[in-house]
Amino acid sequence: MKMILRWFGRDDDHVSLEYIVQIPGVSGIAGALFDVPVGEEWPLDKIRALADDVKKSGLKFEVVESVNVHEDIKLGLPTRDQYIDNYIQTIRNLASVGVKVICYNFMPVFDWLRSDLAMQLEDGSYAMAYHEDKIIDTNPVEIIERFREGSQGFSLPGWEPERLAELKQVLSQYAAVDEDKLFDNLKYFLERLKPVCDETGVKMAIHPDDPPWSVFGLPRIITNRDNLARVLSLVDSPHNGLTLCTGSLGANLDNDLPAMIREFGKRGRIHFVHVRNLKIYAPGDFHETSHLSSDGSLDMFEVMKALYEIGFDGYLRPDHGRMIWGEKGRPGYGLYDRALGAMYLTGIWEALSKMV
Ligand SMILES: [Mn+2]
Repeated sequence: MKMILRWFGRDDDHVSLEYIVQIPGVSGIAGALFDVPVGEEWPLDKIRALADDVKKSGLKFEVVESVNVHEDIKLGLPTRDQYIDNYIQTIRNLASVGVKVICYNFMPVFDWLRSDLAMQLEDGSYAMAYHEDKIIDTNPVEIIERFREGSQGFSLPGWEPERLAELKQVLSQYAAVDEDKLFDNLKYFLERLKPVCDETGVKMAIHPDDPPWSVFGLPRIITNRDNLARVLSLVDSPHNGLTLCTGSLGANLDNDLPAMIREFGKRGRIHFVHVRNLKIYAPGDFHETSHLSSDGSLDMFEVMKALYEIGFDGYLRPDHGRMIWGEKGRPGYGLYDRALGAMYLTGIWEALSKMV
C-alpha cells in the first residue's frame, strides 16, 4: 500500500508540498493540471514543471487525479474522437514523467455533489453533507451558485466554469442517453485508450459516482458491484481498473465495500483507493466524518483488512476530511483532518501486518 495525498497545486491549494511531506508514511501526491480546459491535451512542459516541483519536495508523482473526460465523449457525439485523441496524447505525456495511474470519472455533467459544503458538527468542526431533499428542491444552476459561494474562493473539482456556462444545453443533450448508452460510450472510450495504455503501462482507474445514484434525472452507472463488474468487462485488461472510493460507494449501505475489494482487488483491477467515512442517517441523507470507524457508518478496519488480505500494493489516500482547528481551505481538503486520517489508516495497516 502506498499512502499519498491529493494536492491541487501551488496556485490553488492552501496546503503546501512542504507540509505534506511531513505527514508520516505519505510518499507522494495525486496531482493534476487545473488550468487546462477539459478536452485539451495537457502540455508536456507544464506536466514536467509540476512533476519536478513534486519530486524536489521529496514526494512521488505517480498518480493523476483527475484527467477529466470531455462531455462529448460521455454523450457519444461525433466530435468525441478529437477529444479522445487529446486524451491519448495526455496519457503519453504523463507517462513520460513516470505517472502510473490516472483517476477519472464518467459522471454526466455533475461531478461529486453535496447539499452542504460546511455543515457544523457537534464538536465544532465542519464537514460536507448530502441531504436529498435539499438537492431535489433545487435546480442545477442554483446548486452551482451555492458551490461557488461556499467554496472559500477555491475551484471545486468538476465544477469548472467553462463547463457550466453551457449547462442547459448539455442537460438537454442527455435526454437521449440512458444507462446502456452511457456504458456503450465508456466502452468506446476505453477501447480507444487501450493501445496507449498497453504501450505506456498507464492504468486507468475510474472513480465511482458520488453519490452513487441518479441526480437531476441524469444517468449514473458507476454505482454498485454489478455495474463495476460490467465496467471491467467492457475491456478486459488491467489498464481498465477502478478507484475504489469508500465514501462514494458507501453512501449506499447496500454496497458491501470489503466484498467489492476482495472481488475486484483479487483480479488486480483496483489501482487506487480513497478511504473516507460517512455518517448515514437514511438513504440519501449523510454527512462526512473523521476517518475513525466509530465516528461514522463505515468500518474502516474491515476496509483496510480486505485490502491487506488481497495483498494490495497500489495507491491509497485519505479522502475528504473535516475542517478542524480553525483551518480555512478548500472544502474536504484541509491538511489537518486528512493528516489524521493518513496516520490512522497507516496505523491500522501496521497492526494488520504485525498480527499474523
Ligand atoms: Mn473519492
